Amino acid sequence: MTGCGPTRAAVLTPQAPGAIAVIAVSGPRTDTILSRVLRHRTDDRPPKIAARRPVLCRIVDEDAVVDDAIVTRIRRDGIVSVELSTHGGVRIVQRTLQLLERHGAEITQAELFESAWRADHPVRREIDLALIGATSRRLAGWLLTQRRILPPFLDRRSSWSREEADAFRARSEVAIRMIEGLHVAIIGPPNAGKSTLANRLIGRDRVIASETPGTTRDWVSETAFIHGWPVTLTDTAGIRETDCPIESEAIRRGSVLAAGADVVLVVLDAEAPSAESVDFVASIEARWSRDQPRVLATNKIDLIGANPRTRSEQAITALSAIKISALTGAGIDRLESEIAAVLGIGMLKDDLPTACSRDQLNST
Ligand SMILES: Nc1nc2c(ncn2[C@@H]2O[C@H](COP(=O)(O)OP(=O)(O)OP(=O)(O)O)[C@@H](O)[C@H]2O)c(=O)[nH]1
Ligand SMILES: [Mg+2]
Repeated sequence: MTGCGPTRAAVLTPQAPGAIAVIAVSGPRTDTILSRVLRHRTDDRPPKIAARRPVLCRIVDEDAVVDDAIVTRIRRDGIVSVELSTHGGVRIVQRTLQLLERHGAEITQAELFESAWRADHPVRREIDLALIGATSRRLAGWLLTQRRILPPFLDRRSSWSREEADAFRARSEVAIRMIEGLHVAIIGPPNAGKSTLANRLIGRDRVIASETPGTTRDWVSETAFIHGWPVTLTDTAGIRETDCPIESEAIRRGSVLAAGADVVLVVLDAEAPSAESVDFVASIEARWSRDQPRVLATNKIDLIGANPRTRSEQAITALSAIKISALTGAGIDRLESEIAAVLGIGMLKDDLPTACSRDQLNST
């Protein structure tokens, strides 16, 4: 970076809570300033920031670590800048800006940077908007890559082969639905471990789980992660015949909600009598739309071991459910793979350009 004039820094992502924030630095003193505030994650030296080769760094204020950041040098329309992708916390962004300012950068509005690029690719702007709402690091990292690889790919759309166009369309449909919000609902008999499983997929104790059947009444929705991709997960009341009008209403509401989900996760109890589980699955199959994707899981496998011995266990195995233990985590990876396959999110790869909005898809 050569020339004279100020070195500027700006937050490119909107000033609202999000999974990540992107701070751009541009101007003649960029490298000098960054050599004082960045350290390589592994060898603790100022990093070498080569063009378009992201490097994982620490942002440091003397001996204190401010945050980890993915750092990339980018050239757009002859403007060279270095982008720091940090965690999205307001405090982290503020501390990083103060640090850059202390070392000589002029803090400025994102528009100053963006106005130079806007004419170049409106697609990046749309991706920045999607970044605000990104609720997982996996999605945020993927969007950041799309910011770089999607515009040149769209630019050469006239030379795509039919296969290239079809594959692009298929994975883009999945990505757009994910950004709009995919919905997974958990249903099952009382006490099967639905809430315990929900907590495991959400990553914290969000829902009350207890040995008392009928614990969950009103459904609860929360962001959960399937191999790091965000989905909205709904835990519902255990389905059973009951005289309690409140529980009946909770079951009805949960069922209505689950019927509209992208995937229904049916959780059975491996310890329950086999006839109950088989009847439960049969009643779901009979009453619910056949077109709605379902994934079947047998929970509490830690209580019976991996090999079914009794007739009851064999009957459940015959339903070809995925064996899991929400308590120990056994089988959860396979369960997530199955849900990912049904939702199509296995198609999303970091190195494959993919549309993130209907406008981008319709422009092809
Ligand atoms: N051993 C074992 N116990 C489990 C497992 N999953 C859940 N439990 C226990 O089973 C009981 C019921 O768990 P919940 O998660 O509340 O079950 P639920 O299906 O949400 O129950 P309702 O809301 O009443 O329909 C609790 O005591 C859990 O600790 C598991 O994988 N293994
Ligand atoms: Mg529950």
